[in-house]
Amino acid sequence: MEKTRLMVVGGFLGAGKTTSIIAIAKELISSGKKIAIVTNDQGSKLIDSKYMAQQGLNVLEVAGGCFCGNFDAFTKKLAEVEEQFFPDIVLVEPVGSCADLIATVMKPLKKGYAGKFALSPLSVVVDPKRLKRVIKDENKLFKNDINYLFEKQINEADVIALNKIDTLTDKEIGEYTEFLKKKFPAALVIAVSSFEKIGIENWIEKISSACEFKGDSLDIKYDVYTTAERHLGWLNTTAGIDPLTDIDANEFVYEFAEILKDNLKSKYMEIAHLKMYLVASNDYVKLSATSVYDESNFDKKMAVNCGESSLIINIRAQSPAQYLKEITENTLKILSEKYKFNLLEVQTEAFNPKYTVPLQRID
Ligand SMILES: Nc1nc2c(ncn2[C@@H]2O[C@H](COP(=O)(O)OP(=O)(O)OP(=O)(O)O)[C@@H](O)[C@H]2O)c(=O)[nH]1
Ligand SMILES: [Mg+2]
Repeated sequence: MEKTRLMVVGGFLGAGKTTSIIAIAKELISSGKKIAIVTNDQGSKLIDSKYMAQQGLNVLEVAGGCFCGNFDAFTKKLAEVEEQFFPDIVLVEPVGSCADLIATVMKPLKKGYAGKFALSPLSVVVDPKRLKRVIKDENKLFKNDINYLFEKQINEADVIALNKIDTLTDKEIGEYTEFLKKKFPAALVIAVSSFEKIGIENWIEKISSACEFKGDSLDIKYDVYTTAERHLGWLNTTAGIDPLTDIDANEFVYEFAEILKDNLKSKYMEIAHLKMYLVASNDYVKLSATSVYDESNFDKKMAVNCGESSLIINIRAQSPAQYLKEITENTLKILSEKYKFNLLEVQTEAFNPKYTVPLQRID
């Protein structure tokens, strides 16, 4: 029997993993492959899984902790995926604050499941703006341990996908590519735009080949890595929205994000990724912000004003989780008065992740 191919697409929060996986999945589906996706997060109520499912993709999630600390839940989910979807290829999105994937996920998979899965080279998606702020320039907005984590993630890549090249000039693409090649000489560097679907076929070619991941476990200081994870606050909020008259959902989520960004900026706290997803009866809007200093970005706008709908907010930022909860709930209240809607069943989980102990680590 042919082995199922696993393609792991990692990278920092907001780098474009989900957008890339969707682009890769759609391209593979158009060439006749059966695809499934496994997502992962520290919390539950995840926008990514819902967004991927909304696009007709087969997706299951491992919630409540990263793959390395929940390795058994991950392999169980892979078995479920096989049973439900019979995929040729499973695309895997690890948590964007995770590093050391070769030693704690890829090698344990190879050791225990070599007969079942073919492991593609490990891709790491890089956002050029983040790269500039974290490594290239000195205007560092995150604490040093988060910058360390960011660099370690790229360090273990077989394939570095410099993403969002639609936002760069040709000269800049050349400069970033050269910088990455020099800094991470063991990796293959490719330039893509997952949003505009540029370079996706080339990427697939590089990770579909018979070759496997290169297999060098990362040299990483776990105390620094886990401190970085703890410095990132995590918030997932869900709320039902019941407006008096239909509201402009695009304007509402944009204003929401602006208020959150302003609050964080005033405390010198940087966003890793803020996502907002509002679903009405027959349409939805999705918005992202990846820095308090940058414009929010609509992945999709809603075509008309909406009535009753449900909102999900996912924030990952360098902030105490309690502060994220406070500003999110205050903003919900302020905007419910401005846009005249009742709030139904507001639920929030907010935490700074605890020390994760990998179940297995293979050098
Ligand atoms: N301009 C541009 N934006 C992109 C591209 N790829 C992703 N984005 C945007 O970047 C933001 C983050 O993308 P995601 O795919 O959600 O990032 P992620 O890595 O999955 O984020 P987490 O799941 O939070 O770790 C979204 O607003 C995307 O639309 C791209 O190629 N070009
Ligand atoms: Mg994602």
